[in-house]
Amino acid sequence: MRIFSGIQPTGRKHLGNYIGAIRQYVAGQERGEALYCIVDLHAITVAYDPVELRERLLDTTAILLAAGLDPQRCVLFRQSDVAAHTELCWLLSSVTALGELSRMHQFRDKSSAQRELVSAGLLFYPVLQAADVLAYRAEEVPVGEDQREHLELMREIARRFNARFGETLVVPRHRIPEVGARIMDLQHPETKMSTTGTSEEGTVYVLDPPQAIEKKFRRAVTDSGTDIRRAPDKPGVSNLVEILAVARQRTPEEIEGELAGAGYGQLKSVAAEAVVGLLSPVRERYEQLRSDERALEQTLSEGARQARELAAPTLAEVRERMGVGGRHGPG
Ligand code: AQP
Repeated sequence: MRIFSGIQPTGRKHLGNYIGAIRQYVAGQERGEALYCIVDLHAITVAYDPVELRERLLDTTAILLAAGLDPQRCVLFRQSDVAAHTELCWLLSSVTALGELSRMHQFRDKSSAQRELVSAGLLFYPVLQAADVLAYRAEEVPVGEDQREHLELMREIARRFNARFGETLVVPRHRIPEVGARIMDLQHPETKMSTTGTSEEGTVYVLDPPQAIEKKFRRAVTDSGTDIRRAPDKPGVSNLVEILAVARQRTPEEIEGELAGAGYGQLKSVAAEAVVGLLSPVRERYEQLRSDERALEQTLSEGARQARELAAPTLAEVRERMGVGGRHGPG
């Protein structure tokens, strides 16, 4: 089975990214042929600094390797190193409806947050995302809950292409974890933990030192009442229970059972301890890996070489089916 997922090079990956996505990437290496792409071309759709982008891309590469991605067992590469993504994005735009793109939640949220320019790239984001996955004929895409809508559109694009031009693309399915698919901000537990748009104190970063993690959990917003159980009117406690369950590799029900009768203070302190235990080894490995930029670049360029080879047959077939280019490939 082929697995594909992309992650933005924001550098400051948070606990939501780790639990919703990165943890699944690591597991994916055992289950199939896994490809993971650091999507710098997606990052340029909002305001950004070019010098910083390169740095953050290497930070993200080092975080992924530190979390357990192994270049011997997966293909790890930079999106802009493989031209097939942008070419396929353009080709797929012919079977993508403008109305669908403008209705996407992410586009609506992010476009209203832009101060100077709402780029056309932001609107096109899901088409490029579809191209990322469809170029490799991946069957499964591990993501967090927030990407469900984009995945549905991707499936629709693949189906529409196949209906219009003949069976060519694989219609992928998402893999959203049962627990931890939507980690919430510790200060605003009704809002998703995210790189942009939530509070610094409510966002736990993968590279936060233990004291910072402990402080953020200590100050986490809980709810009225005293019961430790998940419920729609208890977003703060529900979030802490889910985080603790993932960090301890237990079910949320087991956590609720274990902590029955304990107070919120204890829930926060055991959650902090478990998350420190989860993230500290990643931070320590990151420190070692990040300093060797040549090695990081080498890993990415070897990954890109493999990715180019895997994407080429799909691109050739898509061009052929669409009647684009010469009969015998690019002139
Ligand atoms: N809070 C979350 N809980 C679970 N999964 C999450 N993901 C993101 N937030 C949560 C998943 O992480 C993967 C990578 O997301 P990305 O490439 O979009 O990275 P990001 O820009 O750093 O993620 P954010 O925080 O979602 O960014 P903004 O602030 O831009 O909205 C995806 O699989 C995503 O589902």
